[in-house]
Amino acid sequence: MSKLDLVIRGGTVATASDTFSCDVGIRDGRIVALGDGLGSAERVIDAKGRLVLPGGIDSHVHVSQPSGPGIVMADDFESGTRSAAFGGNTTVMPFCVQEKGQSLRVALKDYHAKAEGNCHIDVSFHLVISDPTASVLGQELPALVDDGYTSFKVFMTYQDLALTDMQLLEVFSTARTTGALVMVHAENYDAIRFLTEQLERAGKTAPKFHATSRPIPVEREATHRAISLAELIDVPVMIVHVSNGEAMEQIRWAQSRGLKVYGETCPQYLVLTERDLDGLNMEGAKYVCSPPPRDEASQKACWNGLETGVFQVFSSDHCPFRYDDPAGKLVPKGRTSFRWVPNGIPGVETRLPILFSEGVVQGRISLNQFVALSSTNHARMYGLHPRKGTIAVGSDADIAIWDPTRTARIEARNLHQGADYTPYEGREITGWPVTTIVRGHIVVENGKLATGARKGEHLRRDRSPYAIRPATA
Ligand code: DUC
Ligand code: ZN
Ligand code: ZN
Repeated sequence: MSKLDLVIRGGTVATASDTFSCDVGIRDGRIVALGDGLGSAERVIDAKGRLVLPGGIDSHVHVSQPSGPGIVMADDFESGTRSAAFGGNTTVMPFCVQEKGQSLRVALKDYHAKAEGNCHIDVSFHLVISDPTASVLGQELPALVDDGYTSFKVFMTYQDLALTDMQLLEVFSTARTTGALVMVHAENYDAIRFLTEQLERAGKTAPKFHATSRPIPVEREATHRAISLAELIDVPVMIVHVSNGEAMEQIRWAQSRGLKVYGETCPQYLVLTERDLDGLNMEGAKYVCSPPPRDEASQKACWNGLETGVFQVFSSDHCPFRYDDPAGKLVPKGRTSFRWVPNGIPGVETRLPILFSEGVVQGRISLNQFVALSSTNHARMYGLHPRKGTIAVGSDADIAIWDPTRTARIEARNLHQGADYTPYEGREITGWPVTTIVRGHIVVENGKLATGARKGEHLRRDRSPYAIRPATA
């Protein structure tokens, strides 16, 4: 065998199904050998006492996304993928948002231009459909699915994004015929508007009322409705960012009936609660995201959903805004009502340390479940497997080396993101990724971004094996 480019020696390798000790041999960006005492290489990394895991795949992040008048997202592709790399990720999947009246091709051209040459890790875009016109559904989407944009997100809330039930059915129908996977943001728009107006009339405008304006039934109802509409079309759906047990039980119920309904939850629903929104002055704005964090019973339910397989993926829903910034959480209008505070929190760098520490170290999930929830299932769900999401001969050499005993406190000043705060400030973590390798390139090592970075590429994806296979594909 000719010389390897890189050998990771003596670590404990874990995949979604197995844990074993061996060296990992890498050449030309791929894993080419797994075994003991692999031969010479240009570079050897000693991984004794370390875990060698498939690089994290975060299938739900927002970067460089238009966010409303005067508001700027805290991460562009450079800072977002840098932060992701330090958090042990090798691929992230951001959303290319169609504005009303805009062609999807134009939206994609603009979004690609922002990403080009700026990514430290690989990226692959989902589409957000806000204007499902006949030409979008009949012409653009089918061609784009063939081009490798095989998943799209629809919203049941937010002005400018919310689709009517009729439109949801039309998008679902297109997903069925094209073999795409639909992701659904499930919250009832009218219910939120009604509650928001009531709260504002009563002078209840502080950030904490963001949570009051979108209580659990708002999410439960929309989740159930999305599932029922998908059943009418016979199309699989992924319910994203599930925050509580009642919504989770709708998914479990659908799965028990044999429906292809999948679920995602996020760190904020495991470790934050509604009480975090009740900070002094505007501090609560740091935790404003949708759906909002709930209570301890909801946290327990979300853990249960991860442990029992109701949720296939654990994502960050990284949607970063700076706090101390009039273009971020402290936008002047936000002081007049929670309704104007930008929705979303940063978390791409802390997703995996939180899941490892709270999940694996605390004994809630196994190391193999951790790998599945953080990487393998994302690759499978969104058409990247087996190129991504596993450690196997032939797969891309996307690897995160973890020190499972390293303890650290999460502090914004130590993170590598664009936001100036983290909602997880002060949290003690055991287990941290120390080296991140993307297609054989070392991107993060010894707490530093390696030189010659920004080698991330956009990935064209296969159709999801979880979607309906169209007759012609
Ligand atoms: N939905 C998301 O998916 N992310 C952030 C905000 C939101 O409402
Ligand atoms: Zn959403
Ligand atoms: Zn999101």
